[in-house]
Amino acid sequence: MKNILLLGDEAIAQGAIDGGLSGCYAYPGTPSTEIMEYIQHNKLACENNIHRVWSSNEKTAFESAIGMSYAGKRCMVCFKHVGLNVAADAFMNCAITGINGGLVIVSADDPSMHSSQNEQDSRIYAKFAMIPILEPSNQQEAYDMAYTAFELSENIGLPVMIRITTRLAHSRSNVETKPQKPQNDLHLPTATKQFILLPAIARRNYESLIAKQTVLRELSEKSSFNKYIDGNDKSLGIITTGIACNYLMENFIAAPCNYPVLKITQYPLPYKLVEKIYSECDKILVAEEGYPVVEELLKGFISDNNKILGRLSGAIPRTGELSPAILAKALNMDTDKPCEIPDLVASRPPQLCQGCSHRDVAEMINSAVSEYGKGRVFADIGCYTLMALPPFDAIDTCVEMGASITMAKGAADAGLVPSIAIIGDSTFTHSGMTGLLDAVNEKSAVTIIISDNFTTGMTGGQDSSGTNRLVEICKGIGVEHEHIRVIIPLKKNFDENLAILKEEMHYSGVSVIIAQRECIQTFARRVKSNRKS
Ligand SMILES: Cc1ncc(C[n+]2csc(CCOP(=O)(O)OP(=O)(O)O)c2C)c(N)n1
Ligand code: SF4
Repeated sequence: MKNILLLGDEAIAQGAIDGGLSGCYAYPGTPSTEIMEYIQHNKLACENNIHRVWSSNEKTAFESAIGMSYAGKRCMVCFKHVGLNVAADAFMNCAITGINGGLVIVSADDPSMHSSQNEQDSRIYAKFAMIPILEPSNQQEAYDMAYTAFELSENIGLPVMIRITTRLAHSRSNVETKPQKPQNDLHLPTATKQFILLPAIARRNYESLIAKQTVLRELSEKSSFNKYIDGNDKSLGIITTGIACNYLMENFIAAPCNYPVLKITQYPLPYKLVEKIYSECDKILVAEEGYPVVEELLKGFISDNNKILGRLSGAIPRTGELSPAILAKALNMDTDKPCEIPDLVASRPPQLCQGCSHRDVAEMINSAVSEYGKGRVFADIGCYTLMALPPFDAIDTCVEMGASITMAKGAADAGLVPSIAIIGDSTFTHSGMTGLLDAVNEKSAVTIIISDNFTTGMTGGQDSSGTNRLVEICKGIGVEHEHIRVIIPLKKNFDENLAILKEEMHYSGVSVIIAQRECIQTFARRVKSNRKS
């Protein structure tokens, strides 16, 4: 056993490695990225040949994990919360197939939307799929849960979700590790038809999933992760979930908490424990990070709804991240005045790096659309989304990964011609390629710019699936060869690049302009590491 200082993400990675992991599948996304990055650099993971290559998107990651589980090995699939939307088909149906080797899903939520377009709560997905959730309250629990989750998954025959949020993912604490378990041997499922979801088999599997719900509830009641901590003052009982327990306890360092506390970190809800605190206390405060999931569930089965305080009652703000101070306020406790934030670290709007190739692309777009008027540039998610801000103000939409090409196509279908899409290389291979096929099939009048910096810049520079193959991919999808144009977005090429863009905007079919120049951050890192070696 060792003591290591780990981020919450790293604790999950280490717990999984020690718990017998054979493969990690993931697509980068804050705040989950560091899980895969830790596994990629971990000595043991390399020596034991644990699979640790980025997938093209969350759906391909999830399906690969189902395949590894089918073959009997323990695997983990990791993404940010919105990644679960992309993987949702595989996710929901994996609850029906069940698993063979233990399968753990890590979904990292981002309350307050620090780097996301929404603050959806993954617990709702897990409840939807009727699978267990583990929601660590600190880094040690994150490690312990990842370590034991494979066995839980194998014992119940279902995938298990670990749900974390930004603060836990990105803060460090000391973690005590456990002895390493061996990987599973390759072994096929004993029920040979389990993974064939023809209706007759799916119906049987679904019945079995329903029947398992009683077992899952019993496991939650007995789980050592769920704890009832008694207190003398029964005027209030506090239910915490996940990291909210940590936030609560930060208010009780000088003096212990006198209220009974029910710490829930394994779901489905341990109803007996909930009934205990409800029957013993006059009021219940529910402190949970994310949506009022538990609060809503309680309102469904408890007779006196006025007794429950939380995000729905207004005792805690309905949106945004929790904090120790928010909980102190809900408990009518005095809190220290927050420290003034010095100007040096005051928040500033994000910007594209100086010298970034997206800057040249933004200037080219602005110049090209000036003759048509604004409102026709459909963008996507990546560093280039910062083209929305001054000084560029070059894009008009950004909804979710892959939406640029398809939205431009829809707008062109409606008559907005020319219609321009701007998409990054990683986003293109994540979910832009199928939209391009739609546009090609209908010969839509869209001009697509792939701003190809050979990396997944926004999440820190991970490999991008289509590097050096984008021209071939576009040809393969059916874009006419003469309308695939490769340019180098540099100031000195501005006039030439602008002429190419204008020419393609006049073409009433699909054009793809691939603007290729390496991200200057990955370039700088590469030069530095070449110098060292
Ligand atoms: C479904 C989903 N998965 C992951 C993310 C996190 N994410 C945002 S943009 C992006 C890719 C950015 O790479 P690229 O398209 O190449 O653009 P760059 O940042 O390099 O400019 C990722 C992984 C997300 N927002 N949504
Ligand atoms: S990290 Fe790379 S892609 Fe992102 S803004 Fe900086 S240079 Fe551009």
